[in-house]
Amino acid sequence: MTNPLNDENANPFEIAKKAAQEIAQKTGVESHDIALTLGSGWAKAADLIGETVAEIPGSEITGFSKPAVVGHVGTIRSIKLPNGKHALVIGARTHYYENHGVRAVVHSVRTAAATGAKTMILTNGAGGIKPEWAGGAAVLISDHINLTANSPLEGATFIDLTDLYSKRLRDLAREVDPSLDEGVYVQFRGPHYETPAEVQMAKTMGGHIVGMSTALEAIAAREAGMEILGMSLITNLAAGIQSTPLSHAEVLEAGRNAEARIGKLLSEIVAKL
Ligand code: 8IG
Repeated sequence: MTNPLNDENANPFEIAKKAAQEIAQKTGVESHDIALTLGSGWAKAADLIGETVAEIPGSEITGFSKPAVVGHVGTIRSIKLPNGKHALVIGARTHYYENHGVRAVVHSVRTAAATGAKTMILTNGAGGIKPEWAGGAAVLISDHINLTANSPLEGATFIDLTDLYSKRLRDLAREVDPSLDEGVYVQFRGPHYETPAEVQMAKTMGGHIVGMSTALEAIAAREAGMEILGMSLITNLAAGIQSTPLSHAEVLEAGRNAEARIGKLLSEIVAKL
């Protein structure tokens, strides 16, 4: 099936609206309040935040493509929280490195906004530049540096990115866990990890976390008017910060070891929204 997002003349917001209508129809939930994108290590949170009302393969919704990576989940779930709110959980993230274009990368965020979500929680697995984050720390994203040289915004769309990662939501997360540290997320294109020299560059620029997602999605979420909470699970220290080579197996293992802990953390944060 060809993805309608590939048609340059199509309107990506109309496609997101269609996707949102399909989600409403397939879940029976007319609108959602909160959306979460769960990255590496975070999938468990979906089971902890509430009761799953419906689960749909991403491939059944307009504009979504199949996940490219082992360890990533390709479903969209509607979850009812204990407080009665509805959360849309997106396991079907499209990464920039998949080369489906930036519209595909942010389609889930635009769809979430079209379902009515006012809060966007973006999570990821990432590399840490601060050595004290070794061993699977969960950290709040305070800001980002977008090194993709791309933007999800089209045309002369000027969007303010001050307080992109809401201070209010970071403070709320720290009510759940006062020890949560925060840092600046640097989105690289990937899929290769950085060289140690690139990690030093990111550090010099003011970065603390290196990854391959989230920044482009956050920009689209802001364009859509959502309030954003960003969180990274530090599954590895960045290249050259840790002395051993990086491996996807290490990343998956760190995720497994952390999933119960960060799932509980995220569910407690969501309960406060
Ligand atoms: I998990 O060290 C994970 N994702 N760019 N660098 C980048 N992405 C990552 C890393 C990392 N770890």
